[in-house]
Amino acid sequence: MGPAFGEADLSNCEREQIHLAGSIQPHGALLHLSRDGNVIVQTSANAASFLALPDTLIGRTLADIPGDLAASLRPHLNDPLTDVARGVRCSIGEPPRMFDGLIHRPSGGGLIVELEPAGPVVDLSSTLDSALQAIMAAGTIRGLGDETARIVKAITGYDRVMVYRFDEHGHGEVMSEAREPHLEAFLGNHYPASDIPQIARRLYERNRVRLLVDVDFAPVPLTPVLSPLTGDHLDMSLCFLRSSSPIHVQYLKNMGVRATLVVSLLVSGRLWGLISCHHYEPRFIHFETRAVTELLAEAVATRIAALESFAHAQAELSVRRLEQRMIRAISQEGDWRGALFDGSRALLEPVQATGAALLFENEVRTVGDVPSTADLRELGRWLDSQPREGVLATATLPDDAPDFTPLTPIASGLLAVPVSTGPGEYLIWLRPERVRTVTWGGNPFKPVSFGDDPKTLSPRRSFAQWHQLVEGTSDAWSESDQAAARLIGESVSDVIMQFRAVRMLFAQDQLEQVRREVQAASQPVVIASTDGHILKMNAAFEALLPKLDAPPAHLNDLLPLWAEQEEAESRLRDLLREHKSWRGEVAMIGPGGGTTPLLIRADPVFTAPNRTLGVVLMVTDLTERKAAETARRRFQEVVLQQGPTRSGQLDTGGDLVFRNLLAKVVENAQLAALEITDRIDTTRMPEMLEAIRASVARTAEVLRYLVWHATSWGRDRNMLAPKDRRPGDKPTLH
Ligand code: BLA
Repeated sequence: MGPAFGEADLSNCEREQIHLAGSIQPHGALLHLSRDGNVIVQTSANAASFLALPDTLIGRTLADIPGDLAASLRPHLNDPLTDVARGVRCSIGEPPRMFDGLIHRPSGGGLIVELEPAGPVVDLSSTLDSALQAIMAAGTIRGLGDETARIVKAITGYDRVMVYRFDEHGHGEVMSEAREPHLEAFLGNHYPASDIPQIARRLYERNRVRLLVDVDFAPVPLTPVLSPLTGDHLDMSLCFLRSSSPIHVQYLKNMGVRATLVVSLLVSGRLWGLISCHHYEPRFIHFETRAVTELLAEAVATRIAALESFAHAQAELSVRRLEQRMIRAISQEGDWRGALFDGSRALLEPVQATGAALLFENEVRTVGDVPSTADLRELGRWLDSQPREGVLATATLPDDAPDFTPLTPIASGLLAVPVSTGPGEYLIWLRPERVRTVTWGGNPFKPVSFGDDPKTLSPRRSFAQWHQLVEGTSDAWSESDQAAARLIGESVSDVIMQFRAVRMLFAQDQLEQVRREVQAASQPVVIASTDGHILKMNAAFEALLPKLDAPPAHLNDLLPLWAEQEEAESRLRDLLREHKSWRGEVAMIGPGGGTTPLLIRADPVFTAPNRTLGVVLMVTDLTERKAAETARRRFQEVVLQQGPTRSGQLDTGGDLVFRNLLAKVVENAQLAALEITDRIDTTRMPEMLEAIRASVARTAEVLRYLVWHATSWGRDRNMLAPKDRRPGDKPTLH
């Protein structure tokens, strides 16, 4: 709870309980009635004298009051009257005098009747009519403000009428002003948020019109002080006569103002601004005129909402167009980004930005005036560190994040929306620095000053214009800029979702196709996740395995099938934990129970240096290769045997000829064998080598015979005849 009314000093006035004022201004009287609305339980101390009645009213019933007060209230006693007060005209006293009776129910119960001198009945319908027309015709908020100041001044007659507009920080600016010609202008002046405490702002959302008749008033206390209905201070939130806070009264005195009328402008349930009227003499205006002002303020607020939502609707329209273009681009170009960055200002205009960037999937695209890609990425990281609340808008980026001070000229203002839930994915809009002078109505950094008594502080005394050069800031992002940004952000994340869904379908289709290909491939392969869980084992691999109770789910499940298990285990561990490739041979128990020699090739798959997708393990069945190797070895042995081994038997010139020729034949055969082992797949190699070997053997045989035949001319025909074989014999294989 804040300090009691009137007991606040400037250190705690933000929380002063202004609705528990406990006193009223003396231009009226207050009666607090019991819950049944009949007995007077509490009054302002001036009640009897103000109503010209003989003695105290406490404990009296309404019927005891001469006049028609009871009768005029009766029809309203069943109304709720908790949010809006009602005015009734009544006559009181002897001789009767006319009063405006303003009735409402306070939070603690009972009924409050505030009595003010009744004004003349005025026909305001024609004034109202033209005022409403002017309000509805206004095409801009500024134009509307000017009209409003003019109309309210005409109706209420105050010396100065201002339309005072709050910014997002609660600071105010005099947006429009109508004043007596001799007064100095306040138009364009700014006033700090601290001039109007939060508690007061909340109260003004409920109580829309406040009248302060004379800053030099003597507050009239309530008697008894506490409400007999609650035993507590009377809740005067909706009282018209409530005393104004002494701090505020002092503020007005310092400003030279004698009387005020202040009307709330509530747009979409928020205190958007005030119509603030000053008078330099005491001034009272009747309830009816105040009600008219309240009604006009309502119309003005509605018109403000309309003008703001028109801007909003315009922005929305252009966002929808942008969205359509992105969706069309997905179907036509397979991507949506081109539509956002097609060189036009489609992305900039709805938010009135000078530059924009999209950070998405590690890519940066930009339009307009933007800093370097590296800086933009840095901004993305900074945004990641900020609380996620949809739109982030700042007009003072260098202030919020001093690291970005070098970007001040192009990026003093930043507006950002996330486009996905992932980190670093944003749409960012930028605005340049705009150095400007803000004129304050008094130094905003000194909202208080020492009073005559040095122990007491007072609201500031000087309201002389105070100029502030504001640097490192951009134009503020308006509500509708932010709304447009939010819309574009939503639209882009929808489009991204759609794009990703389409990509998922494509990927799914591709995955299916790839899965089929891998399944059908002749190379045995196992694909596993980074932690070794088997994602896919193809048919060729399965064919190498013995019958198992359950298909292996993890690479470790293969270990029991491998000889040299320890070695295999450590290689597997290195593969999964250290991302080390594995090349080597293992012997694996095969389908028939025997072992199959396998060459293993296992590699981690990286997308980024420290991000692995999984591992791919391929094996080559070495059975055939081993067979081929045996065949080649045998071939070498056999073919070479054809040569010198037999030389002992050929000691003539014919032997030399034979050996030379045989060497050629063997060389040729070896070349052929080399070609074969290089090119032909291992399955057919043994067979082909065998054929060559057979052919060499045959050639050697024939050759031997021919040579023998030629050189044995005239010799003993039998001498050189092959010992064991005769020409024409079918060569036997070793
Ligand atoms: C209230 N201060 C107000 C109100 C205004 C201002 C408009 C509302 C008054 C009402 O609705 O009746 C300020 N008035 C201005 C400004 C202009 C103007 C800026 O005409 C510009 C032309 N005030 C201070 C400080 C404190 C303070 C430092 O300057 C203490 C924190 C307090 N202001 C304060 C309080 C109220 C107030 C307590 C509530 C008054 C009330 O309703 O009782």
